[in-house]
Amino acid sequence: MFLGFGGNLGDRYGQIEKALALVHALPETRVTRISSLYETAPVGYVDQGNFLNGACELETVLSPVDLLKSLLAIEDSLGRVRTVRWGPRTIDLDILFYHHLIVHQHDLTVPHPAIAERGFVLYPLAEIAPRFIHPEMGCDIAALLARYRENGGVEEYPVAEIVLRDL
Ligand code: A4P
Ligand code: MG
Repeated sequence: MFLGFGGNLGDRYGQIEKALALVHALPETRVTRISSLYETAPVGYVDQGNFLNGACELETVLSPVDLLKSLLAIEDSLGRVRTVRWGPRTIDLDILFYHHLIVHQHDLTVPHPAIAERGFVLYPLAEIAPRFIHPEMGCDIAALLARYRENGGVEEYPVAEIVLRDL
């Protein structure tokens, strides 16, 4: 499983660190790899500060829906307040892939939509999962990133590494 995460309010690094520690502490769940963190310009609603974004690999026995509920609870516990869609947030935790499962429910879409159009997802994901095949698009993350770059997508740069104790 792979998660995407990011935030653009408050102590961005500290909140990511806390969020990943809380994910790692979920029942029968382990964070197994974490990408570098990328400083990224806001996409969608642009009148907001830069994000710090990354991705991680996860092993869990939680079902997709239970994982989503747990992630929303972690977002809430870190003080996330939902105002505008795509707006500023302390922390956003998204399920990018759950193995190669495809889910289309009203409250959960996996793979996360628009992975292929977002540099802030593709760059970190390509670091930790270049050969992972997108089950709906039928090509791997490295190929999606190459296509994104050929199409003139924004280039993203790593600015920090995250090291969690006990991982
Ligand atoms: N939901 C459905 N599928 C999923 C999934 N795979 N993972 C539902 C997580 N949640 C999923 O999310 C609203 C609802 O999406 C959840 O309650 C869940 O049931 P939200 O986090 O409250 O709302 P949002 O994040 O504002 O909206 P959305 O559509 O999830 O936006 P995105 O795609 O997360 O984009 N620019 C930069 N540079 N970096 C960013 O990280 N993020 C966004 C938000 C916009 N621009 C950005 C960034
Ligand atoms: Mg979200």
